[in-house]
Amino acid sequence: MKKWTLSLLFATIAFSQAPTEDRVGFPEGYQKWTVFYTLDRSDNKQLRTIYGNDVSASVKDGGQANYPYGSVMVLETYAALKDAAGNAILDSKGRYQKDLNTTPTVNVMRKEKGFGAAYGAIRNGEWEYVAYTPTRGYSTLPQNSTGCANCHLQATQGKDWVFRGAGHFKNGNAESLGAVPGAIIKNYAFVPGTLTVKAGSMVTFYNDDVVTHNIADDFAGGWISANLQAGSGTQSIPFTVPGEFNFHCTIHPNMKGKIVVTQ
Ligand code: HEC
Ligand SMILES: [Cu+2]
Repeated sequence: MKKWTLSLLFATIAFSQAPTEDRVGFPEGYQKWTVFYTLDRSDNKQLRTIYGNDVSASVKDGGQANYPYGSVMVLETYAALKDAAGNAILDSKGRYQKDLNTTPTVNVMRKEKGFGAAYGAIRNGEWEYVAYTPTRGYSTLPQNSTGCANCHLQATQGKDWVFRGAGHFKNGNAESLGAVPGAIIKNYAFVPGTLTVKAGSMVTFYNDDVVTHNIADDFAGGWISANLQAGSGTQSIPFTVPGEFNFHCTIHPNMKGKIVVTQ
């Protein structure tokens, strides 16, 4: 009995490994940094703005496998401005606008020599993660940042654990992501694996991977999309009725995803 308790305790410790000290620091004046891109997240009605300091902005296409020490990136998440019915009020370009009456979250990742060791098995190179409130409080303490490192593993070492590099390298400015992707395909995976949307939503898949993929209904004899080209292919699918859509890629059958359509 004692042994069982002990091993459970070890498992808990191993899972919650994270830095205990804030070495990231609130990104003073980040609003004046380079905007890499903005992203309308239709799944949670958020407007995400990704900023980089001068060090991270010095990285050019092809150099993303190794950001220099001193690189800091911010993912600011704002709730989108909505009307009384809860629908997003779009700007003249059809994009979300920040609801300035809400409090954004300031998610930060910083790379310095020797950073990240505290994450143990889920270490993302030399990055550490912390999330702040705009008034310099904590949204996610360093010791609670395990989830950040765990999810960013999906961005892979080849991209130095930075998602969507193409957003700033290939397109070069904040407007250019253009489409409003609800789901992305990268590194042989659908991200997020399960996406929940309301009936009546249009989901746009964006292939941010380096190889071609497609989207096929798991239902035998079901619908299959055209091939989505690496780095640029998109596919929009309207979801009109509540239910579940399970899909895979026929080129890589282990690539699986699910869309849950709610009332
Ligand atoms: C569920 C997965 C997930 C979790 C958890 C997560 N992120 Fe991210 N993060 C992403 C994705 C995906 C992007 C790219 C933008 C997008 O698609 O929303 C991103 C982008 C970022 C960026 C911009 C640089 C880049 O990689 O593109 C920063 C900075 C960031 N996240 C910090 C954090 C911090 C800090 C935490 C924890 C408080 C965190 N993230 C937790 C998935 C995650
Ligand atoms: Cu595939």
